Parts: sequence; C-alpha cells; structure tokens
Amino acid sequence: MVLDRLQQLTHQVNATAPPPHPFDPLTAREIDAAVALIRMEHGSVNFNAVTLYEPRKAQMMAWLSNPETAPRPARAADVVAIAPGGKVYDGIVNLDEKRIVQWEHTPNVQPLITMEDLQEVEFIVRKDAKVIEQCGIIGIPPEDMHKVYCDPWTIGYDERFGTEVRLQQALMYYRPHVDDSQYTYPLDFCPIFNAETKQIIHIDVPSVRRPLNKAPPNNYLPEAIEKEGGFRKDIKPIHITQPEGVSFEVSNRTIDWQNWNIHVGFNYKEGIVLNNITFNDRGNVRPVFYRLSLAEMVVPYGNPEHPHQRKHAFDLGEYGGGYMTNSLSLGCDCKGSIHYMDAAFVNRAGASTIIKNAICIHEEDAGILFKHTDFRDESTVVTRGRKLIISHIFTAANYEYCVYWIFHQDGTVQLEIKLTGILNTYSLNPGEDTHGWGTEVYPGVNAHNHQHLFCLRVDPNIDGPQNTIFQVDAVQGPGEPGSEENPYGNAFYAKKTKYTTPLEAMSDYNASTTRTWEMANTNKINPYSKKPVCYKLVSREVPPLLPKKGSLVYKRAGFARHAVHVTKYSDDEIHPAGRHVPQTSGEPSNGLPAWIEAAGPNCSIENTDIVLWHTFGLTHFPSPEDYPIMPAEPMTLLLRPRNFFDRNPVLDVPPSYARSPSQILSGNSDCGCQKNDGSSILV
Ligand code: ABN
Ligand code: CU
Repeated sequence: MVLDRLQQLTHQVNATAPPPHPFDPLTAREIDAAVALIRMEHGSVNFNAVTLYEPRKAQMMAWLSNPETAPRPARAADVVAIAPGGKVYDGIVNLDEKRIVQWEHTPNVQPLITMEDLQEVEFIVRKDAKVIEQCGIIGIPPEDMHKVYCDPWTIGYDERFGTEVRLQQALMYYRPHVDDSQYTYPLDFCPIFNAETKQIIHIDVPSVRRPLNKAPPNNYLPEAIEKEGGFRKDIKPIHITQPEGVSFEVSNRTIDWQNWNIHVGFNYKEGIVLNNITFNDRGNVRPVFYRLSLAEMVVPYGNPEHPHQRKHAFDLGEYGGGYMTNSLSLGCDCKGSIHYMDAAFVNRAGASTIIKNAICIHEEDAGILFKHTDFRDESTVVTRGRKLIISHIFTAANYEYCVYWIFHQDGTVQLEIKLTGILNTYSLNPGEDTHGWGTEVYPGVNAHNHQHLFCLRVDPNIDGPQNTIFQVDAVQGPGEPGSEENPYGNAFYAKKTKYTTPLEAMSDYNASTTRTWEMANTNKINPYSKKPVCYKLVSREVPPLLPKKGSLVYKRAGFARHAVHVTKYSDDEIHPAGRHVPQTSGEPSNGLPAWIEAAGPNCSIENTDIVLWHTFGLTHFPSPEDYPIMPAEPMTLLLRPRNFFDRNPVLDVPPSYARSPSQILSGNSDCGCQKNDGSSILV
C-alpha cells in the first residue's frame, strides 16, 4: 500500500518536466516522496523538516560550468524527524534513486520549534491547575482563563532542565477583550511546557508579584483607531504602474534582470537563499556570489532578573524564518507588478503544505542613478535608476522581520531588513523602577532592552571561488605635520589588512576608521587601479554583542562575538549557531566556533574558497513611539563592486534627461536620448 503510494509519487516527480534546477527548493511532490520513503522504512515518526539537501559545491560548480556533459547533482531531501519518545533522527533521502542514504539517531539535541509545536501550548496552559492558581494570585479569576494567552518560546537553555526534554517557556498575557492587544497585559509568571508529555512541568514565579495591569487597552487595529477619532483623511492614492510590464524575466526560479542572473531558493530556516549570482559585464558573464542568505539571528534581552536571561531568541535556528513566513498580498506588502513564488514545507504529520506568495519579486524606482550639470552652461545628464527587490516577511511571535534583497543596476547588492510588529513586554508595578533595563512604554508595560543581531552568510565567488578577505580602515598617513612623509599633515589612505587565518579574521566593526571588508580575487587585477577585483561589505549598524563573555547568550551565539568571521568553505557549514539550536547550552559552542576549532584557527584562508560571516544589527532601547506597534525601522548593508569594473557600469542606462554643451550652444533642445522605456525624449 505504502509502496504503491511511493511509486505513484515518484512517478509524479519523474513525470514533471522539466526537472527542478538542483538549487530549487523541494517541491510538494518531492516532500511527499521523501516522507513516503521514510514512513515505509521507519514507520510513524513526526516530521520536523524535509528540505533540500543542497548539492555539494564541487559537483554543482562542475555542472553549472558544463550542464550538458557534467553529471547533474541528484535531488535529495534533508530530513529531521522526531520518533515517539522524543528520539531525534537526521536523514538524507536521495530522491532520484528513491533511497534513504542516511538515517541517524542524534542524541541530546532539540530540533527547532514549529508553529504546530507552538500552537498547542496555549490550550494546555489555560487548563493547568497551577497556572489557574497563579492567574488567581494576580487577579484573573478562573472563569476568565479563556482571556489568558501565551507566546510560547523555546526555553532557550535552562540548566535545571538540560537538553534531553523538549521544552517551551510560555510568556503569559491577558486580553480583556478578544480584540485587545495582549502585550499591554503581560503576566508576571512563566510556565514551562514539556512538549513530549504535553504538561506544564514548572512555573517560574518572581519574588515580587505584579498584579494584572489596570491600564486601559492600547490598541492598533482599525476598530480602536476609529473609536479614537479615525484615520487621517488627507492621503491621496499613489499608484505604481508598469504599463508595459516588468523588466525582469523569470525562468522557473532564475531571474534575469539588468545584467544580473540570480537563482532564488527558499528554506524553512533561512527563508530566501540566493545562489549562483552572476553579472553580465558587456558579454562576459562574471560570477559574483555562489550563495547569499541570512543564516541566523539572535535577540538577547538585557534584563538581569531571572528568568529573563532565557529570553534570547534565535529566530531562524530555533523557529525558522521560512516556516514563519507570511503569505504576501498585493498592494499591501509589495506594490507594483509582482512575481510571487510559493514555499513548500512538511507538517508534523508528514503532509506537504504550501505557503502561497511567500516571496515577492518586483522592481521599484531607485531615484537618481547618476547626474551631472556643467555649471558653465547647464549642459546636463540625469539618469534614474531602478532596483529589483526579492523579499519575504516573517512573523516571529511578537516581531515582524521584513527581509529585502535588493539588486541595483550598478552591480551593488543591498540587504535591507525592516523591523516592525510588537515589543516583547513584561509587567511593571505602579511606581516600580525599571533600573534602566527597560522602558515603561505605557503604564504598567515594561519593554526590556534588547538587541537584534543578524548573521549574513556570504559565499563569495568574485570572478571565481579563489578569494581573499581584506579589512579596510580609513587611517591617517604616518608622520607628524612637518615630517618628510607627511609635511602638511593631511595624508590619509585606505589601510588594507589581509586575513590569512580564521583567527586573524575574527574582527569587529570600527566606526572611527569606517571599517569595511573586501572580498577580493587577487588573481585578477583591475587594469586601471592595479588593485584586485573585489566586492566590499559596507555595513555601519554593527553593535557588539552586549551580553558578556561567560553569559549564556555569548556561549550559545558564537557567531555574534565578532562582526566578521571567515571560514574555509565546507558543504555542511550553513547554520552558524549549529544545525539544532533549541536547548543548546553553548558548552561547547556550536556552529562557527566549533568549525573554526575543527579546521584549525590558523589554517589558510588566503586565495581559496571561503565564506564570510557578518553579524550586524541594532540595539533597541524601546520607547513609547514603538508602542502598541512599531513603525518599521530599516537597517541596511551593501555589497559593492570595487575595482571590479573598468568604469561606471551603468552609462548605458538611458538617461531621463540630457543636453550636451553643443546642443545648448546651438539652441537645440532635443535631449538626444531615450527614456527608460525606450521612447525618445524631446525637451
Ligand atoms: N521571538 C521568539 C519567538 C519566535 C517565534 C515564535 C515564538 C517565539
Ligand atoms: Cu527590537
């Protein structure tokens, strides 16, 4: 019976033409086929993840450069399953050969917490006698338990309970009315939920109790705003139209736009994954990045009182940026002519599920690309740019993260992240001192200080995989004024420091030298500057990890200890806090620190295939303007070509307006140029 189903599914997989690109995420049918194979051999397990087992790079590079003759990398599924009793299995299924190639019990780990895992906690919390008792103590009668809510987080790590039992901590709230925001009514205690037995096994109760907040609701949904006087009425519509369609082409999941070629992947942890990014430089297709992704993040909170030290969410590794992704809607999340891509995942029962419109791809006007007016005669050229945006948005319980991968015509790649959603809140008694660890954003509502630290994984391929990283600092020239080398004291230059080992490459941001990092191919020299071709990481929002060395977060989030780490490429090094993040103690620290230790901190990372890991973000001291919902706060970084092109690569973008000196002299007002849409401009 199962065999029949499998044959049917694999037949469907094979019957679907053309075959998926090796970088494509697994289709729903491939997920179903992998599940059927595992069910057949290993019976009834719960599925935590079935995702693309990414092709090995050496084989993939060979295939990319010679798809006609090189062997096509097999389609394979990377599987995480939880068997009855909580045993975790990591597996690999070769979908082409319909064969399980690896199936291993991995002891003492906890795979990430899925939305299904989270959603069952609230029902159990509401019925638990001890929770009902605690609610009573702070002023919620038993008949109001349906008004009690919780945001279940993984426990992070708590030494009292260790790693073996799968646990969640329930951050508790109350809604006076179903439409009220619960974040105005945080409860002061924290139940701990055992996901295996589905029981509350402990409740952390503070020594000083905080009765339920008495403040009126502070809401953001339209009904509440209408009651307070309604919406502003002075906004006229802005319509974005592309009457002749978009300027990009999508073939399956590969985008061609303005010399860029990009494969768009997606997985349950990282969300968008961009692969095989190339730039067509006047007919020469030049590799730029093999893979780009937001690989991990951590949000440490800064209140020292127990149990808030446990509040440090690894939103990607512990919950999955892909799993939490929103289904986007036209005109709201993205405006314009949109190309959407769906995302396929597995649910706990092993069925494939689809998030419609998970990825939005669209163009936007990007303002002026370049402009110059000659002050003598007002001869001028002004050219407008456009950008291609590949985005998704995920909801991490209270917070929203909007992730925009932005491609510019001049060869720049920009990553922008907008933070919005709702602050994580805790209760505060009237007159209670926050001790500076948080802000009273509304009466009785304490929003704790925290950081949002993201880890960008860059697998550079700058004119080939042999790359080297340089730190670049803007520094003063040596010598005091009056000296021979710096007689006027005005000298300054870009000091470049080559990283030869992972140990040297562990580096921090330095705002006073406007530090940047170059990913260079030292085997290719720009003919004019005589400098190696490179892409430069320009990132200016790079706070240090504030929890101290020895703290739980410091131990667990090894990637956040420095702004930059560099490792030698290895196929399985994708997740910098480790493959399974919940309930890691940080002893030893998984992911980046372990890989660096294993490869040898002094191994060579010069002129070889490397990966750059960049931790950036912001430190958030909440304020009332962030409440009850935060206006989106953008953060950005750039990957910019430097010494990569021989000259400005966008001179061939048609100007919006141009007049030459001779046209001005002759009184000819013909622009002599074309609009961006190809029609000629007469001025
Ligand atoms: N920010 C922590 C989190 C994310 C998703 C779901 C629950 C909690
Ligand atoms: Cu924040």
